[in-house]
Amino acid sequence: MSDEASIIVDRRAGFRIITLNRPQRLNAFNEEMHVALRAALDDADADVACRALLLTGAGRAFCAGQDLSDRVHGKGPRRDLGQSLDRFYNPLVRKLRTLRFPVVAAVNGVAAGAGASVALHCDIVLAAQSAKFIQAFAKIGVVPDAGGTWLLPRLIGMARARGLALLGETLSAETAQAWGLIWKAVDDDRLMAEAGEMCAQLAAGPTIGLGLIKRALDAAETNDLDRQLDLERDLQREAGFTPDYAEGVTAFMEKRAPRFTGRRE
Ligand code: T3D
Repeated sequence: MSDEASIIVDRRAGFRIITLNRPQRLNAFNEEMHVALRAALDDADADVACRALLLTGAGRAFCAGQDLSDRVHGKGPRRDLGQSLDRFYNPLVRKLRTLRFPVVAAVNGVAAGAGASVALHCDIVLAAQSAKFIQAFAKIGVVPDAGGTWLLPRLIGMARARGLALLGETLSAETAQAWGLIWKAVDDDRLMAEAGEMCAQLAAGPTIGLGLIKRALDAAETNDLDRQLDLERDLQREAGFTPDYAEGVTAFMEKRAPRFTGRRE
């Protein structure tokens, strides 16, 4: 399986598509894929021409979480899974959540275990109608990770989070949308087109402002109102000095579409 690249990066005008590419294992994470994905995210982040990202999976799955064939079976030596989180999953989640541009997940099929967490950390989650979300962790005796225990109650409330995490039941894309776990479920054959159009729209947006919106919403998860008001003031100050803000207001006054550059100067 290592003959083929474990991720594929497709560069489009203004955004990149990153495809998890281990379809024989439903795009489950092994070390190679972690390293490749991390490098691709760093590379996109460093490229000023990249203003949005689309994350999807090859074949019939989005991602089945950790590759369990890499884990011990039976009586062999036990592995420190905390180390795996420290080395791979936690840095991945931190990176995904702090990218300076929006990230869209196109969940093309099953998203299980850490694969579900990774999808749900993306800023906007589109899922094919046939996609499923599974908190598979309890079925093998581990804890929802990659931020799953933090995300789930915030997105769908504690009762549903407990049910999903403890029972490991399969959630359809339709129910995921109805519960507010994801943005939208779309027809399977429209998924990539809709996700691509959304990324193109985001990539033409005021990138710095969009990044500041991400920061504000993330901070709102933990801030009280007082701190959040202060943060909004600080971020608004930063937004107000961007050329895209000047362009946005000018375009509005001139009754034309804005031409945002996403640049600081
Ligand atoms: O370890 C650490 O570092 C700690 C971090 C843990 C994070 C985690 O993600 S823990 C949770 C790991 N993931 C799972 O437990 C999910 C395991 N997979 C499944 O439950 C099922 O495969 C699915 C529900 C996702 C899909 O079911 P189905 O029936 O559509 O497909 P399948 O037949 O089960 O799988 C197809 C193939 O993919 C199959 O291989 P084969 O028989 O064709 O050679 C299957 O073994 C393989 N596959 C699926 N998921 C994984 C996998 N191989 C390795 N690891 C997987 N996670």
